[in-house]
Amino acid sequence: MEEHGALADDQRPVVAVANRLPLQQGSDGWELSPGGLVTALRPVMERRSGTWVGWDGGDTGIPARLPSMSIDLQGVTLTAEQVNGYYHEFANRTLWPLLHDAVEKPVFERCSWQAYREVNEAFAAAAVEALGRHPQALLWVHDYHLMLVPELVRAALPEQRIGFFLHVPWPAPDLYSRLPWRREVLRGLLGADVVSFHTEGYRRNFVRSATRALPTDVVVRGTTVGHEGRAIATTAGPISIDAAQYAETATSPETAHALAALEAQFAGRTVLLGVDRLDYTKGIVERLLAVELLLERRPDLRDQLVFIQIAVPSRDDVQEYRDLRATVEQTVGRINGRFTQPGTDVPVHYLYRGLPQSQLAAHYAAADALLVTPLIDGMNLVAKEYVVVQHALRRAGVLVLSEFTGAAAELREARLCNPFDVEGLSHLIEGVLDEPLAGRRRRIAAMARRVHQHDVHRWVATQIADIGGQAREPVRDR
Ligand code: GDG
Repeated sequence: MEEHGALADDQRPVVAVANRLPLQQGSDGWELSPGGLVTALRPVMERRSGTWVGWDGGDTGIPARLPSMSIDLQGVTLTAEQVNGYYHEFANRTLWPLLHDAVEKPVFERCSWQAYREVNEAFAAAAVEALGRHPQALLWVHDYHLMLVPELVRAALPEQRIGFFLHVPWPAPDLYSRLPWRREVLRGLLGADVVSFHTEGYRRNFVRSATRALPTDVVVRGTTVGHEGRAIATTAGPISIDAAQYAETATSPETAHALAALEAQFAGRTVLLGVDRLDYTKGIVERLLAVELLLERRPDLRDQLVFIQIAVPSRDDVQEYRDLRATVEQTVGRINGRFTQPGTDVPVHYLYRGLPQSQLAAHYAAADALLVTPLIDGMNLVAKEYVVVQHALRRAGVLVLSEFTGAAAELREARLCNPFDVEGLSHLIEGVLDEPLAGRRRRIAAMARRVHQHDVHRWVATQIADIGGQAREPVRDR
């Protein structure tokens, strides 16, 4: 029986803390931004009530609530200097590359670490304030921008239930050890009750990193880490998409309209597709080089194949991203210069922008193959979206998926590839185009079924249940 008016676990409010508030300026004022996390959390937070804490993006006049959404919003205001140090520098130039296996060299600077700490303190203070308005709430902290928040909130509210989810990979301990502040970050995360990752591999790397960096402060029993007299659960909880909503978009009249236009435009050609934020982790250059090699080897394909790359602008305040954009655009230009046949369309269509969801879905539907070739990627939702759309429209596309994505652990029927082997990738792309349709359809169906079963609503429910879970047996420190 509940005591002292305690709420049942499935009624406890949720306070979510993420880098950005889930809203944007639309033509009629503030509106919900289209991010996946908002879509996922919204039903749960509206049912249980709750507050979303996030950076206000430098905007003033943020409403306490959106008329269309019954979740309270609490903005964290930062100075331009703090944003630069914590976001552009520490989050995007130190942590992002470090956590992505240093595929780009991480930058380590004391002043940006200082800003990261300061901003995490501001987020923790805002979270504590929000928790004051929601007794018995669960706190759910998201991603690498906020890894110190759990410990900071724990210091203020020792009994608070706190969960942390990391949306990106956790690297091997040797790599993680490069971070000059490795102990501080680990202690920050170990302030939570549950620390969760996309895959078992990342979870294991985290536990090994903690044992390595804090040998006298942690004790590990299975998947539980004992630290300062508390037991912290570590879990693998692969994120997903709202599969039903995606299938509905796929079958909407807007999508059908956009698809008809694409099919007319590319009639008679095999369509290859890439969809990514323009990020050096996504393997966009490797993918382009593989297409270039293929067209070099197979002149007959030059006017029979089209590769569409949708590159969503990202982090263009950071030099490495501007350099990547230049390389991608130069490579696209070179391929089209080399292989466009007189009087015919170019082989590579490059869109440097995001598209409305129905147009994106139409591209997924039109693509005979989706090339998902990250050098490393926490999960990759684009792969999941593709199989759901293809299946909803009874199509038989091929998912070419890098083995270095979290998604590869789940989408086992994909054609797995190693994007570091550009030549091998070009042969693999060539081969998949000849695969019989029946097998392709079977693979898409199997993957889509799994994504529908393990959709984002199930992910949220599992995460929240774990955060609210009974206190586990304390593990004594060594
Ligand atoms: C991070 C991790 C992890 C893309 N282009 C358009 C568009 N998108 C949407 C996709 C998808 C989302 O953006 C991208 O998600 P990803 O998972 O592929 O990649 P990241 O942005 O790097 O996300 C990643 C994720 O967090 C979740 O934990 O999977 O590993 O890096 O949903 O649909 N949406 C629209 N137009 C576009 O042109 N509307």
